[in-house]
Amino acid sequence: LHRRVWWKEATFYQIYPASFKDSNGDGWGDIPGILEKIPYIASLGVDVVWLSPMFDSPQVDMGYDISNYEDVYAPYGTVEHVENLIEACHANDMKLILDLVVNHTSDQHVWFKKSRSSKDDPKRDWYFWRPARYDEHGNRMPPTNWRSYFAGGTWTWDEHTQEYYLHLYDKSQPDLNWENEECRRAIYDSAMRFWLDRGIDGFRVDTVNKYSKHVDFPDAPITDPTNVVQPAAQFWCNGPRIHDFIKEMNADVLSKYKTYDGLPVVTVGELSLTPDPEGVLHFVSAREKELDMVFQFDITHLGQGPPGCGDKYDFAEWKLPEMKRIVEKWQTFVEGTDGWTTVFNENHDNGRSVSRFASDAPEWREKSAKMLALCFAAQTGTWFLYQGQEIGMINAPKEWGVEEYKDVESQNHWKEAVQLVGEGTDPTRKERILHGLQLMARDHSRLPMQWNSSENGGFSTGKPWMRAHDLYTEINAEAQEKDTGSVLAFYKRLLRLRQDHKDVLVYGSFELLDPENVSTFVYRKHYQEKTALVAVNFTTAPQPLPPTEDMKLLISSNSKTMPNSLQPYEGRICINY
Ligand code: TEU
Repeated sequence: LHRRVWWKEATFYQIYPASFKDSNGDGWGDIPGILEKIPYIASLGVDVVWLSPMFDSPQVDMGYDISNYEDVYAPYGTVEHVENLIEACHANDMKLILDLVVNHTSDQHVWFKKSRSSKDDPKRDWYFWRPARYDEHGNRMPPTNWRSYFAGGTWTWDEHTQEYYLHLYDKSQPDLNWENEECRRAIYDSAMRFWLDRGIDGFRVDTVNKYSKHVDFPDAPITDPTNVVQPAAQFWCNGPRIHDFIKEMNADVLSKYKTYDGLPVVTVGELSLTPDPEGVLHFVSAREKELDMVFQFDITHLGQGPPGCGDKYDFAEWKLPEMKRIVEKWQTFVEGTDGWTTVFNENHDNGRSVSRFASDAPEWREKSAKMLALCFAAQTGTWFLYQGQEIGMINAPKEWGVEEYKDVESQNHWKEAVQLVGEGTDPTRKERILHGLQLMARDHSRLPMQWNSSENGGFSTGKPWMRAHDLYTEINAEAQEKDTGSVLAFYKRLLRLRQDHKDVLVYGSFELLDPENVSTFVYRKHYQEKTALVAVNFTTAPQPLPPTEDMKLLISSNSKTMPNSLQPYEGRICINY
């Protein structure tokens, strides 16, 4: 049986500062806006707020390109505002964790400015600089053929010092060299202790398994003949020293701090390209003293090209059994271990779950949102919700043009598509990538939060940095707070249910039933003599209900239930106690 710990039973609520609430009408969300909404957040019944980067940044990658870990992006507010937010969360019996983005900095960070100033600068080695290679015609070439997550290559030439620097992401996000101990110490002080000393309760750790690169920098095999750059995540995910680095971060920094109520601070790592359960367990086993838990992205990868910066936006059809097998894998891998798992289907990097995994058509949108909420709420692990998920927000309308997609990843993949069509190497790429963006662009999770039916959904009195959804008059928190049958009301019921039945819902063991059924997702949860049956209909037609003898209905996403069949997009939990 799993050891009981606070962060296993807690529900986390992720806030994307740019899109949550604008308090001063400049079109950008801000920290004072979040403070205004503390009563709303507390009313959900969540236990921890995860705030996405609010640090000083040129905002090329929406704050995941940090130019000063110890200051706040001015349009968001000040360090003092964040201190007020820490206090307000604690006063409402909620913890606050920040985003730890230390695989790279912005190219505007003073560390990088010094590093690029001269080959002899003491900080030169705090980033990865390598000389050019030259082809048989004497043309300059980057040190490797690696493909960036944001399309294009992972090296950019620096004219001033005549070398390339490495960036797995955008060229404005140079990778920090974790092999350099002085650099690691500076990261621990500036990005971690500065905020832990101000009372935060832990971190969500960005790109947590990418800090140890194969520093011999080999070329990646040619797996994409249409492109000059190749998927190469195997050369930076789970590299030779990754566990040493994370163990050091934990031992030297995290283990020295407690939450405001005296508990161990929490870490949740953003892990990618780690398909083997043993590999994941190495990061989350308590005895390893590395991380408490990690996000596994197989669910959010459904429909995307092969993970590891393959062809993410070239949509590939998937069927429900694929999702069920993924859930089964990451529900069961921790059983009998001292590890832990997470449960989520939305974040700031993904399209909205209602649009991606069910139906956002007007007649099915609310049912889908409740059905998905129930399907994931009953799973073992720590539940993470993303702002707007609790009111059933959906993807931007397909009618929007690609210029509405502000995300650097969307823009870079689109530009690459235009270029490849132009070169004649891939004539249908533009419509495929547009279709992929309409379904899976990170932008869909970054539309302004919809608070009420006033202009821009009550997010801002100014022009929002990102267009508000056209349906904010129909989908908004205010309307749903008054409606006991709303998606919001249902999420609040599920959050309470998880606490009332935490043994079987949070800690129980998972058993998948009828795995090949393409219409329903049915599983059991067991905890000693207790059993819960979870039956979910992912279609617009009634589906037979599995036998529920000697079980009673705990909750359904439908107000009325049929004894022997699941209604369209209905989710139901029955228990035997
Ligand atoms: O995301 C990491 C990221 O997007 C990919 O490395 C991801 O792991 C891969 O596509 C497999 O799913 C984090 C942040 O969440 C994201 O917003 C940032 O853009 C990125 O890192 C760079 O900091």
